[in-house]
Amino acid sequence: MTPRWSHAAALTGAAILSLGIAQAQSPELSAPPAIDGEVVGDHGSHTIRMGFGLSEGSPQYLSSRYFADILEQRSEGRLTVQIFPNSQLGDDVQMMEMLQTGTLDMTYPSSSAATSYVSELAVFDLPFLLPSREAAIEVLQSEAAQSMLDAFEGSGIKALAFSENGYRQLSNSARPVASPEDVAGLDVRGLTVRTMENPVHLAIWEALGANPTPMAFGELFSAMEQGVVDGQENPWSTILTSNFHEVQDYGSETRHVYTPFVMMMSERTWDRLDPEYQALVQEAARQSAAYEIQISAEYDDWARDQLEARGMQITRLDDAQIAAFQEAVQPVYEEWAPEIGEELITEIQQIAASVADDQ
Ligand code: TK8
Repeated sequence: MTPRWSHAAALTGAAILSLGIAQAQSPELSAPPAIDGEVVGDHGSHTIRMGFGLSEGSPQYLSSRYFADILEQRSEGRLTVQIFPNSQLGDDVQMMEMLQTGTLDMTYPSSSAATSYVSELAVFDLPFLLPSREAAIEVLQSEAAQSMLDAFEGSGIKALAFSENGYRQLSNSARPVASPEDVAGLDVRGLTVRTMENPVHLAIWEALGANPTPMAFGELFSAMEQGVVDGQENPWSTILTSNFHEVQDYGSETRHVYTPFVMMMSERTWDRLDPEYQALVQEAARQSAAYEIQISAEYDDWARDQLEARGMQITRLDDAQIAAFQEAVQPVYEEWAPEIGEELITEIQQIAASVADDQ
């Protein structure tokens, strides 16, 4: 039996210890829901190896622990999940390839890394598409999103559930950024910004006048430390739990893209599981994804405030300042909307708008 899940234990990792000072280690995170549902039959034992990019303090890790606990409890210990965080088995792209060849059982990439499998996923890379977390969650729960998961069929990857990576924010080591001009630099050079290996993200940072440099997430910390890139963009929780504030003095609350995570399993592993185990894996994936979304939301503003408390200078942007960024990235829509599909974009925008109307 796994010991009772504890985020306090998970968070005593490198993130905190490397600072050598006592700080609040996590926000008041909701505990995972009690594990209920029947114990499934005995269909043999399996160890499921799961790798991803973020660290032990992240909502992704904490919710994956919950996933592991559900499987373990409801199979009476026959299904166990070994988690390999911190890109130790590879980056998002490599781990998806490992799923295809069957050398890894599960991974949990950003949707942006998976657009070569399901091109519709690129809709999530469009800047300023999802105005609120509520709208984003509604989209993740929509039929349109489910068909993107289904579209992995035949790729060697079984996509199980969407969860939240979150709203991306810019950080850098050169200067405070409150406008696209600050990114591009007027008298100074444009910021070198690491992007995910995704063409829409490349286009966003080109439109803003940066020098975008696509790079695997696992190489990012040392690239920033060595000054290979000035900055990067990720949710506050990632910036905090990956210790980026140690090498990034400035943060800007740009919220320019909302990135989902996709929990996925190798089709080879999936096919080896008894249908009753498959149903359990699918259900546990949905439950842990819902929990991830919940604690990711709880983490977000708290992480920003923690970063500030640890010395990062954070620039909050008002509506007019956000509008300036929005305007600067319009060319991205012109270039990419036909590629991604106008109809899909409109469908997603309508789902998002229906939430805005409710409020
Ligand atoms: C973690 C990545 C990451 C993503 C990125 O494996 O690459 O910047 O946002 O968090 O999926």
